[in-house]
Amino acid sequence: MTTRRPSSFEQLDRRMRVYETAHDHCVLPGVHIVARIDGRSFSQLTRGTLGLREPYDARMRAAMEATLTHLMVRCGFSTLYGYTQSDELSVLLRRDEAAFGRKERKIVSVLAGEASACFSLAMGVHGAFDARVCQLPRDEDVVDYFRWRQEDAHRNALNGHCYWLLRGQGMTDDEATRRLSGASISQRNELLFQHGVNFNDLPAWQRRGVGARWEHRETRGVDPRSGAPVIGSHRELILDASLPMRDEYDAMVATLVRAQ
Ligand SMILES: Nc1nc2c(ncn2[C@@H]2O[C@H](COP(=O)(O)OP(=O)(O)OP(=O)(O)O)[C@@H](O)[C@H]2O)c(=O)[nH]1
Ligand SMILES: [Mg+2]
Repeated sequence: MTTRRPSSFEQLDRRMRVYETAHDHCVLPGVHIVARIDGRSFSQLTRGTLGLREPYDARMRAAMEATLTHLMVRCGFSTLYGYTQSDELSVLLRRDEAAFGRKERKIVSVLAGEASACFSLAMGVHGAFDARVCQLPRDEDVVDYFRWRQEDAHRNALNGHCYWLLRGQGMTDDEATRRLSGASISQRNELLFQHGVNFNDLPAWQRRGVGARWEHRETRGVDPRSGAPVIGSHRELILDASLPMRDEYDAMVATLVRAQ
């Protein structure tokens, strides 16, 4: 079979571009976009490469917060709210976000690439992230999304503290995993309690995750020409390590979503 050869670069470009873009999906206008960016094989990274022997590492926390800040502030997106727990980050974009024509693959590849670069530089190890986009039609879906991730943080914290407690007692990875599989939430709480740990007394950021939202701050300056006092305002990204829970958290997210 003979293939017709394109005769110029322009022809070749036009022909090949179709293969590259034919399946480009754009998120519909008005649909909320939340991207979740998750560490690749971070069980191996944390236990193997980093050799961590505790569930919540201060350097990991700092690197994840630096990465969340980077995604929200310096990656070309109009962001509304961010959230991190364990090895994942979620970023809610403004509903009217138009960056990259709302192309899903551009959003996920930019965020995964930026997160991987930022985290690796912050931790000094090779850390890679994947990303996906959730397309949420209603405000309530955004509220439920963040409630879902926060409840996952709660389960991860309980599981992580139990797992490392058992490992600290000399169990292997397999033994600790087997011992915990099928254990109810109250049995896990009881296990910690028997060893002097009250789960509810653990730091809030471990049980609830860390949020990032924009706040307006008043600035006071002086007009250089007239010397008159000038009051202005600027936006500042605030990291919140003491997030509210349940209904209060729902209300906080709902307020952010509706205020845009
Ligand atoms: N020791 C320790 N582990 C952490 C910390 N933060 C995250 N992790 C671990 O990171 C892992 C995240 O879980 P997953 O995302 O489900 O698993 P994964 O190995 O990253 O696998 P994929 O996401 O499917 O690539 C868990 O094993 C956590 O225990 C930390 O501060 N300390
Ligand atoms: Mg992961």
